[in-house]
Amino acid sequence: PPAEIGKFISAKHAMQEVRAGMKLGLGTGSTAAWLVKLLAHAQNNHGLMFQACATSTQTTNLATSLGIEIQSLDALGALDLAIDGADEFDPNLDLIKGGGGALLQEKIVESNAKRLVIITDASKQVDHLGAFPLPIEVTKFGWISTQRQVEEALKSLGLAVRTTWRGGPTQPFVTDEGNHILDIYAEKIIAPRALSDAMLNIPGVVETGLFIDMASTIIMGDADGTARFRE
Ligand code: DER
Repeated sequence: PPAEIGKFISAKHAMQEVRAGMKLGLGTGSTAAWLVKLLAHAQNNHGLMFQACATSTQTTNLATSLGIEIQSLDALGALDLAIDGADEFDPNLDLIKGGGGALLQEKIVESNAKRLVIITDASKQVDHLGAFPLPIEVTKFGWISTQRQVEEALKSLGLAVRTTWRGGPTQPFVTDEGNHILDIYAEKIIAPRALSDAMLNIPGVVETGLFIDMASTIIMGDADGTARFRE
């Protein structure tokens, strides 16, 4: 399908930024999976040397299965480049991420990278973030109370909107860090920074899927093989 080809094409263009000897952060999701496969090919068939850490066990498992050695972020220290997908991006290059449930580890890894390249297809481009539900990571302890506080905080921002537990309230999804994901159906987010800050003020909220001022470049791959870049 065209979107899948677009994802592959964006990953292929992102490979241009990878230099021998780099310390890389590998993202999570179906677009990032294409990058992992291309990296493995470059390593295994063309001798490309690099060091890599991952943003999820899912990516660690894929990379390891393809012969890429995954080290911890702490073993690598500051990263030269992180490459990851996104669920949405707006004209300010602000992102919604977390569709794959790895937003906390993604944000930790990517905040340690000199450059963050986001690989997408055109379907991720929006004027305003929010059509995709905003994931936030919530500790298990007091999670229901935290959901109530989240909804009260949203109301005070004029967002009397629905929130749902990823995986449902009876068997909620558990992240690599042992937390839960609460999806916020904000529809349209006018002030991403204010919303993210309001969420982070709630003790049980660990992190949000709003990646503000983090992306260096966004690559949109097209099924015709071309790519567009937003700096
Ligand atoms: O969960 C995540 O943050 C993923 O990177 C997501 O934002 C993009 O996933 P996709 O490449 O499968 O669309």
